[in-house]
Amino acid sequence: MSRKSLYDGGNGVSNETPETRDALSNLLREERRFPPPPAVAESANVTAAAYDEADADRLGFWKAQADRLSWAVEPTETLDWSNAPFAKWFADGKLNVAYNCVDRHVEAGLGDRVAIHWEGEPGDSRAVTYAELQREVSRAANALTEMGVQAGDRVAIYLPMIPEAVVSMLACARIGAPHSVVFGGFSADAVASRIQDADARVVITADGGYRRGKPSALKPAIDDALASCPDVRNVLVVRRTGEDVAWTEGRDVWWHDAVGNASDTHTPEAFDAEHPLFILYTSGTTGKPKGILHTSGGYLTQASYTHWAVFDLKPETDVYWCTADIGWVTGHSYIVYGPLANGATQVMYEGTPDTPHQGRWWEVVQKYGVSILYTAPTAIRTCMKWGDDIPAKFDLSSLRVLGSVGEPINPEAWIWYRKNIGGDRCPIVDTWWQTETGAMMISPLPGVTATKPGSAQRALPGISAEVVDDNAAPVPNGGGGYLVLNEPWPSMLRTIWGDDERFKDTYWSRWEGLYFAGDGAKKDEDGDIWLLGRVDDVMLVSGHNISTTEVESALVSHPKVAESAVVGAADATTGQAIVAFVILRGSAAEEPGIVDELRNHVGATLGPIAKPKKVMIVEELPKTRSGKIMRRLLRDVAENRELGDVQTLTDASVMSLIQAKLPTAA
Ligand code: 6R9
Repeated sequence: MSRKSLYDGGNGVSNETPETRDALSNLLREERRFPPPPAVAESANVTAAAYDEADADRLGFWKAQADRLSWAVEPTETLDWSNAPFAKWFADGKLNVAYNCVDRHVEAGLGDRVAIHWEGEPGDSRAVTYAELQREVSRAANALTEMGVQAGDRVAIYLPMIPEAVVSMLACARIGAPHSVVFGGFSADAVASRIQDADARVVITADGGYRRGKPSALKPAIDDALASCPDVRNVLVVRRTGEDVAWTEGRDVWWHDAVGNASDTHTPEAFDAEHPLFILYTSGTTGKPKGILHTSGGYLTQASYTHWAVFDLKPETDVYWCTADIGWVTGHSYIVYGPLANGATQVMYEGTPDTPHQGRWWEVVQKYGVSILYTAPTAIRTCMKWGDDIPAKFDLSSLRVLGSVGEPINPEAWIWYRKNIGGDRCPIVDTWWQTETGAMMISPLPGVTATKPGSAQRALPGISAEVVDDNAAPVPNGGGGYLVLNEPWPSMLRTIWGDDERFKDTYWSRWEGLYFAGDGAKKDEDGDIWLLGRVDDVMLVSGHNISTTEVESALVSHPKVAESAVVGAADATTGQAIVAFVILRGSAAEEPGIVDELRNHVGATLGPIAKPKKVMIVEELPKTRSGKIMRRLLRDVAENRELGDVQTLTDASVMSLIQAKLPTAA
């Protein structure tokens, strides 16, 4: 097998030598430690013993976790890995995923428990109990069946953050029709290519949803997309905003007619554990989007276990809130499947965090008494930018566990989150995982782990991860390299939809038997894992591999900085030069000398090699809809090139604002 260096592909730099390319420079030192609060530790769902138990018998451990679910036919077999990397988990078991997320709680007498406290952006709200959810999901399942959707048929979902999004996903699961949720903000082209790739015949959408204080239409994008998707028979349309929509007779059907008039009882059928549950497209950095396929029994087992273990969920008393969109895998696993399988009560919010004011999220926490909050570093850094005084106006004392996902969290943002949101008392769980992994893989446990700001720390019980060098050898403590997963796990992707070869090539071909996640990582002296960003983003400066994450974290540790993005731009003398884009905190004005101050701060924190050559002060950074910084576009700016694909950007105007700031791009 080729031992192609990790860094050949991404950045086009060729001045590396075997001596310099192996490990990521390990620059950042973070010594702060936060032991679990005694009250959390004493009553924690999971103790340290879980690691030993799972180490002693990994498959036995997962078999025991599968018992969290109700099986129509109990599985006798845990893992079939004979055709690796194509895994089968619990293959001879049968279950219905929607039954597990809804009906069984009603049967257990919990029908009156609120499943979803939904908060619309304009201030309207709805509480949906498990009994109501059961009726709604049953109606929707009957309506889809009436439209001719059968087990195995794909259904595309393009909805705002309204309860019907959850109902639609569960209705699909109930009838065994894999769903493909597409982010409500994606363009008609992006929707069309996803509908075509999955060959979906039915689409569920809405007239629109509310964003930033006004209706934002959705159906026009579907109408456009369907011009190139002739096989779509029906479009089911939820009325949310009441705005006028174009209507195609015979194809378009109102939700309130089709679902509203359907029977509210439906008998769920049990499907094989390996029956496809959903396809979710990840853009990847290049090439056509990959349809990540997840199946039923193993996925639900791990989503349910991790949601319960990592958030220490007490379903009777906790109010859980995940701020993700359902179009992101985080919304699938930690709004829909994990929390509902666990019978949790959760908050679901439709809109943006600054509508009608920048304290909206904290107002929601106060209103519903949220006790577990799961959000992304990008949101935390945005709140840092807005200022400490905003969350300070609200009563956040109900919170007890905080989570982070989506990007490495900079230590200073972690500390800000702990202090300003968590009242210096809530443990923070920094959860590393991917669309492909289906559920959390590396994370602290709130009642067990002494946390370190910026580190996801340790593979969860039953999960095995390693940091390796170019030759797949584990790096010693203190070293850096590539994060890999070296044992199969229940919620792993089963393939890329329609393309088994691409599945093998993309994830399993670099080293025999190892799943390569695409992220760089380091191990500290205790063996804890620190994520260092996508390896495509790693910079090569005078022969040193430097992680964007570490330089960004050094910048964010300066009191005037809220957020930053760092890229390597081609440079005649050093191969690449570090260029930093920086957003200042609300109170910090752009004053003369700030650029030198920041450059020197990084030099003093990480060492002279990491000192950015250029620092640009900007208002916003280009991000995907799940909040990840798109460094590729900033690299285009820094190298004065035409911008690449901006399809997955939240707000394309951000790029022109940044370019306008750049003297060389004028
Ligand atoms: C869940 C999700 C996956 C990529 C992943 C990594 C980054 C996610 C992270 C993290 C550092 C964390 N990532 N969580 N990096 N620390 N806690 O985000 O899925 O959208 O597929 O992205 O996100 O780079 O490889 P997805």
